[in-house]
Amino acid sequence: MTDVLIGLGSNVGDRLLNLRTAVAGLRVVLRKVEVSYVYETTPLGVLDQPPFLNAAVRGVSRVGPQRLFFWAKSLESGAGRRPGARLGPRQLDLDIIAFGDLVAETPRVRIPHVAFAERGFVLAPLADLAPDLTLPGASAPIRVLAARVGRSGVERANPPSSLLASR
Ligand code: PH2
Ligand code: MG
Ligand code: MG
Repeated sequence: MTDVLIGLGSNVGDRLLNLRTAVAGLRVVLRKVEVSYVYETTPLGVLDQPPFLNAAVRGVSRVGPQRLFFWAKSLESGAGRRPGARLGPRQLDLDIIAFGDLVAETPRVRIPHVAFAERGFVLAPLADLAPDLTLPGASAPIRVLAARVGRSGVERANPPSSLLASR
């Protein structure tokens, strides 16, 4: 039973539906799910692609990091995502930002997420959920990193309730 933070992103198809479906799917492996606001964000990396919706989920994982990773991958492909350009458009991206105090590095994944501290579209939703948390290896709590990076290209678009199925 480990506290986890997961970043969600979508910029292809019905973006909000993709995120909402992902939250429902994450409930299979997470307890005590909490969701952030939904943000509309300017693409980073590959600029010539549609704007993203980004959000974050906090929960207590019932499974280990590896199973959580593969569950997230299966939700991505369930949303229609196929292998494509790195940083390119995707129906759904689920990134494990943190898995408790775990620090891990494999060829496919690093935990905490490799770039979370530089990305406003990750930090803004994380700051809704865990502003005072300092992730392993980070120089400051999430709220401080979020203030450093700023909110340019990151706009609140929908309330947390928009990510919950029963509306
Ligand atoms: N994800 C990427 C690349 N660029 N830009 C925004 N705004 N939001 C994302 O989630 C995002 C991105 C690769 O995962
Ligand atoms: Mg990503
Ligand atoms: Mg990813």
